Amino acid sequence: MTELTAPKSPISSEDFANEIRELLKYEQGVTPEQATAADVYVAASSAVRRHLMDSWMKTQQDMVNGNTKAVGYLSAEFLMGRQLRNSLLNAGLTDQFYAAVEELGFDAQKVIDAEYEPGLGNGGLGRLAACFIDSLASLGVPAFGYGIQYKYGIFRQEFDENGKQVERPDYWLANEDPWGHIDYGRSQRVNFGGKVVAEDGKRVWKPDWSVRAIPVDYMVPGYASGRVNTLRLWQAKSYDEFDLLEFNKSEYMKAVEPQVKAENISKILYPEDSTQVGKELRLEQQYFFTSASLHDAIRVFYPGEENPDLTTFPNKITFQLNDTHPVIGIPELMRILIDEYGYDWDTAWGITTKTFNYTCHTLLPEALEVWPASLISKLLPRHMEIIEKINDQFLKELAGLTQDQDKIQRMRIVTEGDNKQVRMAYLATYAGSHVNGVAELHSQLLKDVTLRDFSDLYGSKFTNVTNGVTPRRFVKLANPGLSDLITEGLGTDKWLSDLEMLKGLEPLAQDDEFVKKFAKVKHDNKIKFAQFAKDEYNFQLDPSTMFDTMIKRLHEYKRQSLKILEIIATYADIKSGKIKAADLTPRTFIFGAKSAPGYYMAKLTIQLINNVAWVINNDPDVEGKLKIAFPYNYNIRVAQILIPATELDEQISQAGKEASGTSNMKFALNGALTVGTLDGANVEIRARVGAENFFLFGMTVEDVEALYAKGYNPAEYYDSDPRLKAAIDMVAGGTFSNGDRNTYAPLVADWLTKDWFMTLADFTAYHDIQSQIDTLYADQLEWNRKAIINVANSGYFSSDRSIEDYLERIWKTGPLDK
Ligand code: HBZ
Repeated sequence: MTELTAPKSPISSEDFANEIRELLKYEQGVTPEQATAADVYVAASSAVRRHLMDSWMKTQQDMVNGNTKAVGYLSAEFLMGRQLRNSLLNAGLTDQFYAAVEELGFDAQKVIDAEYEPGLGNGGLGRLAACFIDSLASLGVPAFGYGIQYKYGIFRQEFDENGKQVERPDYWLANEDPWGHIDYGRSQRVNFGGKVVAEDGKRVWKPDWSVRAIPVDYMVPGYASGRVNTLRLWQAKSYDEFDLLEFNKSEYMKAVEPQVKAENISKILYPEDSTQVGKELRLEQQYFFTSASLHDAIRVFYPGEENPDLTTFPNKITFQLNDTHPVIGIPELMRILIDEYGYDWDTAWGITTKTFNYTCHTLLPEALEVWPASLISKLLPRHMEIIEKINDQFLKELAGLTQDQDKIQRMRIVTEGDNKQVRMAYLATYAGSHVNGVAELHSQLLKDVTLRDFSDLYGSKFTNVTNGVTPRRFVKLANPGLSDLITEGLGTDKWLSDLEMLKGLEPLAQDDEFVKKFAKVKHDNKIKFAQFAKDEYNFQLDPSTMFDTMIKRLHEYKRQSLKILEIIATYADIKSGKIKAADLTPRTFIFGAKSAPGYYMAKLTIQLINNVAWVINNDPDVEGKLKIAFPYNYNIRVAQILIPATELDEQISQAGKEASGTSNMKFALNGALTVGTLDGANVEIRARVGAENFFLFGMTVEDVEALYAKGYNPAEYYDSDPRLKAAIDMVAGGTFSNGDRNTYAPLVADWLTKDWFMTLADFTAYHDIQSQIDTLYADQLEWNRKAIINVANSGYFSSDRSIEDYLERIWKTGPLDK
C-alpha cells in the first residue's frame, strides 16, 4: 500500500472551476467564452492565492505573537521560476486545477505556459535564495525573503545570424503578475546623499533626496507545513511630483528628473554574476532594499510601538546576508539604532553583531565587493562615518589579538591612502556572528585562502553549510515520472519532505524490473525534451542518443571551452579518418548559458559553440553521431525540462573555483551521472554516491596550486596532445568561421598563452574519461543502476537539509508551533 501525504485541499474541482469563473468575471471582466489561456492563468493564480490567504495571515500572526525567532533572508536576487504549479502543489489543488481548466474548455498546458517566468536573478545565488525560502516555509520556520522587484530581470538572450549573443530587455511586468500584491500602505522612505552635521553633540544626517520603497508581497507556501511565508520585494518610486516651476519653464524632461532618478533604482538587475560592478546605481540598489527591509522588520515585530525595546531585536529576527550585496545593512542598522532610536554605540553594536550572518558564494577575488569610500561618502555620508568607526574599533581589537602589523593592515575594512576602499566581505565577517561557505571544500578554502587572516583570529565564526535544492520544484514538478516511480518504490510519497528517504531506493538498483522502469522514465523525459526543443527552437534531437548537458553561466572558470574543444577534437578525429563515425557512441551535447554582456571571452565562447554546432549539425559525415543543441535564453523553465532528460551532467570547472554548484545536485537527484572535477559540491556528491558511480577527472586544488607555482605554460599541452592541437588548429584555421582566421584569434591566443583556468592542462584527462563513459553507456542496465544509486544517495542535497543546518549552526531557531 502506498501512503500518500501530499497536501490535498478538500475543495472540489467544480467549486474551483466556479472560483475561476467568478474571478474571470469580476477581476478580468470576461466570460469563460471570451477568456484566453492567459486570462485563465491569471484567474486560477488568484484563486490559489485566495486559498493560501488564511494560512498566510495565520503564519504572520503566529510569527509576531509567538516567541520563535524569524529569519530574514536578504538577497539582491530571487530567481523564483514560474509560480502556478508550485502554488497548486503546495495548496493541494493540482488535481482540481486540471479538472477545472478542462471543464472550462482550456488546455491546461497552455494555461501554465501563459505564465512569464520572472528572471530576478543571475544564476546559482539567486536560485539558491528561492530554494531556501521554499524550504523555510516547508519546515514551518517563520521567514521573510527581502529583495528588489526589478522591472527588468536578467536579459532575454538571443543569438544573431553569426551565433553571437544578443541581449534583449526582459520586461516581465508587461504581463499581469497575479502573484505580487502591492502594499502602498507599508512603504518606507529611503534617504540618500546630503551631509552630516553636528547638532546637540550628535551627528545628524541631512539627506538631500529620498525614494519611496513600496513592498510587493509574494506568498511563499510551504509544502505540507500549513505555513505560508512572505517574499517582500521592494519597488522604487519617487515622492516628488512634477516640479511645476521647471514645468512652467517648459523644461519637461528636467521636471521629471527626480522621478526618473528614483525609479531607476529598481529598474534593472545587473547581469554581471562574477565580477564586481562598482556602479553608483548598484550601491543605491543595495542600500535601498536593505534599509527598507530593516525598517520593515522593526515595523512588523514592534507593531505600533513608539519606543520599542530594540535590544530584543536579535531575538525576533536573524538576518542572513546573501553574499556582500546587502552588507550595507550593517552600518544601516547601526545608524537606525543610534540616530533613530537613540541607543549608544556599544548597545547598537551588540544588537547589530547578533543580528547578521554572512554567506560567501565565491572564491574569485574579483567577485568580492569593494566600494570606494568616496562613493559611499557621497551617497551615504553617515554610513561612511559609521564604517570608519567600525574600522577604528576593529583595528583596536586586532591590536589586542595579534602583534603581526602586516596582518592588521591586510585586514583593514577601510584601506588607507588617497583612494580609500571599503571591503564589504571584511565588514560582514567582522560584524556578523557567522560566516559560511556553500560547500565543504569552499568553506575550507575560505578559511585557508580568501579569509585566512580572519579565520586565524576569529575561527569560531566560520562554518559550512552545503547548498541544497528544493525537491518539490526540481523533482516533483520537473520530473513527475520519476516522482511516481520513487513513490512506488518506497511505498510512500513522504520523501518529498524527508529526502534522505531516497536511500530506500538503493536495493532497487539491483532489481532489473525497477531499473527498466527507471530507464523508461528517463527515455520518456528525453522524448519530452526533444519535443520541447522542436516546438521552441526547431531542433531535431534524437532521444536514442546520449543526452550530455552543460548548463550554467558562461564563465572561463566553468570551462565550457573544455567541453567544446573535446567535441571539436572528436569531430577532427572523424574528419581525418582517425576514428570511424560508426564507432562513436552517439551523443547530443546540450548547452545552456548566458554571458555577462560585457564579458568578451565568454561571448566569444558562445559564438564558437553556436558555430561548431552549425558545422557539425550540417555535416553528413557525423550525422546521427554528434549533435549540438544550444537553446538560447536558458532559464528555470528550460532547466525543469532538460535536467530530467539528461543522462550525463558536466561539472568540469577548474578545481578550487566553483564554490558549490547546485545544478550538480539537481542532476544527481534526477538520475544523471556526473563527469566532473573535485570542485565545489562535486566532492560531496561523489563521496555520497560512491566513486564508482561518478566520472572523476582532472587536477585537484593541490595540483592546480602546484602548477601555478611551477609556472604554467599552456602551449606545452598543445604541443604534447595531438588531439588538442588538432582541435585548436581547427578553430584557429577558420573551420567554424567560414575560413576567417581572425574571428576566434583572441580565444586561441588566450588558450595558448594564458589559459588562466588551465583548460588545456585538463584536456587529456577529460578525453580519457570519455571512453569509460561510453563503455558504461553501452550497458544500459548498468548505467541505469548507477543512475538509481545517484538518486538514492542524493537526499542530503535537499535545501530542507541546508536550512536545518542553518537553523542549528547559525540561526538558532526553528519551526513555529503547529
Ligand atoms: O552561487 C554561485 C556560485 O558560483 C555557485 O558555485 C554556487 O552554487 C551558487 C549558490 O551558492 N554564485 C553566483 O551565482 N553568483 C552570482 O550570481 C552573483 C551575482 C551578482 C554578483 C556576484 C555574484 O554581483
